[in-house]
Amino acid sequence: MNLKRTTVAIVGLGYVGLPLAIRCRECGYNVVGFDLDSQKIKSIKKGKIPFKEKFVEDRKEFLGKITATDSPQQLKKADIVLICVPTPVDKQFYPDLGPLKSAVQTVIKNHKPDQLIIIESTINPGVCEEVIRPLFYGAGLKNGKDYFLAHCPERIDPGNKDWDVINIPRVVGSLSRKGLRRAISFYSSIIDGEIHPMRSIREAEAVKVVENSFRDINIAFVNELAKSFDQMNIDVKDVIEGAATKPFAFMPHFPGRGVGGHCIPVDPYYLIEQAKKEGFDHHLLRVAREVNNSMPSYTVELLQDLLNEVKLPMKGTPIGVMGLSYKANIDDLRESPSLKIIKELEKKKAKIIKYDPFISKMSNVSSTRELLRKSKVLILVTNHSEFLELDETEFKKYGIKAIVDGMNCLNAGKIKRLGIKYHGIGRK
Ligand code: SAJ
Repeated sequence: MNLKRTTVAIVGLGYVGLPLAIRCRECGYNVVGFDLDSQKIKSIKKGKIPFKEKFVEDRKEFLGKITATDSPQQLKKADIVLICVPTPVDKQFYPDLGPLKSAVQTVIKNHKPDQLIIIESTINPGVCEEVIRPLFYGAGLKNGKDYFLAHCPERIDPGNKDWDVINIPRVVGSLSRKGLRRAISFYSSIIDGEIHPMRSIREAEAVKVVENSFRDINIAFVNELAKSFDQMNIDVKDVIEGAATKPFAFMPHFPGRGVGGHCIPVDPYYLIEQAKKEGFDHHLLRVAREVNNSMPSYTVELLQDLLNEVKLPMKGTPIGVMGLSYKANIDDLRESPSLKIIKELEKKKAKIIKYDPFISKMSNVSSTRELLRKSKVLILVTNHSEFLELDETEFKKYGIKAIVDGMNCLNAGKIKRLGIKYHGIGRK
């Protein structure tokens, strides 16, 4: 394939699509980056990255070399189209394929014959055959003749310094052998990691929801352990670190204030709902989701216990919420446990002081020290490096009475020796 004469269009320039667009451009493809969000397009055109993303920051020079656009007609130029739009779940936790279906409709309306269409969005088994192919068919387009459909589930891990779009191995499935061949040759031209062909597109769809359900179940396991060990006065972090010395057949996960992000708390519902349609109940997946969804409230209960110990009422006491994003050192609020924790604190009429060094627009103070100064009690929600670099004596200096360590990342012993009440998740 002559990359210089091949145009790749990326539909959806988020955490998945933008690094992919930059990588394709870096490898020599002509790249059209399409997004509905004209603000995002404007900032990319000005060479400004619309969100924190190290991979793109390191390759800023390519931002000006992609055709960033919100006009769908540009898709007509593409030989390869990658669809990287969100596939959220709705309030009933049912998969919402709305954004994906409208992206596919846009691609269909601006179709060029012989296009390779690759879905990177997370979808449950059956969506390509039962939802996407019928959309093309309805427009008179036949797979394997007018277009070639493939699925390569995204695996971006925001903030991960070791694994990025270049070296993360990928799995690929297609509805046709030619589609599979073309998809493998495309990904081999931009990725150093292994490109693993799947037996069919259904298996490719199942891989992503399985790998993330695996993670959700393992987090639920240690979250439930944390609750039980809180009763038994066992330090769960110490136990997990001990178990992790076993060099095989154990994979450490750690309890916390809840599971956020756009993948882990969402993907299991794809499997749950699809299997339900086929008459199977994923009991274990459902219970794991219930356990993880209960952690924000559990964290607030721990705070209530500490307030009782220091004889402070929840109502009116300034509570410092340290961190808002769903994981350390990124600016992503999606499904963040902080949102549920803050909602519960508001219901209990607490005075909420909130600070996230990566999300200033949601913060109501402008620094960690200002948060410490204005708070009486703290909940650490996100283990940002900035918080971990604090010397515990600062908590004493600012008169902090109690700390709930929602990520078990602070020095419990030192804090308690300073006379500050401490409770982690599964560790006291
Ligand atoms: N979490 C825990 N305990 C753990 C691990 C995570 O409570 O032991 C929480 C985190 O605080 C966060 C949520 O779960 O709120 C998700 O954490 P994550 O590390 O899984 O972060 P994500 O959502 O960015 O997950 C991505 C996923 N990548 C994709 O789905 C493409 C996931 O598959 C990866 O395993 C994960 O990155 C990673 O870190 O490898």
